[in-house]
Amino acid sequence: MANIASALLILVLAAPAAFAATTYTVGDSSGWTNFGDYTTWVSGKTFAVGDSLLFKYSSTHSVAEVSKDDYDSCSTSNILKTYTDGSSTVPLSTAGPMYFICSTPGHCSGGMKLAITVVAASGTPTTPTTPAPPIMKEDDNNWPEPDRVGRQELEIVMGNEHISFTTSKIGSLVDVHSSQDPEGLRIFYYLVQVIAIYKHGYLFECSG
Ligand SMILES: [Cu+2]
Repeated sequence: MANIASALLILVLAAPAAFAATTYTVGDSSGWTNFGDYTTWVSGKTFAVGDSLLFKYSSTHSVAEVSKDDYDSCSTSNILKTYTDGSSTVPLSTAGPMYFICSTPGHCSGGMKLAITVVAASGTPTTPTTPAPPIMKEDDNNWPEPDRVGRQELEIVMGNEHISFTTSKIGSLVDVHSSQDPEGLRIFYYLVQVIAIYKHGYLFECSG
């Protein structure tokens, strides 16, 4: 008698929570200059943890992160962090106020200063930007039908998506290559191989 082995594997993939991070170009197309009005530029914007500021400026300028007191008085005696490369990305990693001035004499007092308040990330996940795993794009229409040799079935639940594949028992990659959909079946094959390695912890298998 043929040895009929059937395997049912259930895999639950956690949908990755992704947050939309924004990079704000300070001063927009004008950049970081003597002529900017950064109070106006800030108004109406919400800066959240995970966002970044991008300062673009010529070599006559710099970006200095300072305390509120030094921002108010345009003092460069206690600079927290300096950027001078002309195109500086400042990650907003903690909630709270942040203050930036240009350290070139006269520029801060002329208005080249920026104060922002960083708020905690909202925690509301947006549409995931991570593409679905390749297996989610497959279908089993061109796969060998389950037959008397055996049956393999894979169910995947990912968020609201629920798909399942069935095919006949795949003995080896030779069977995969000779099928009508070797590309899709190869993904299935390797995924099942990987799952099989971990199945004792996460999955059940029934044979009969
Ligand atoms: Cu300057």
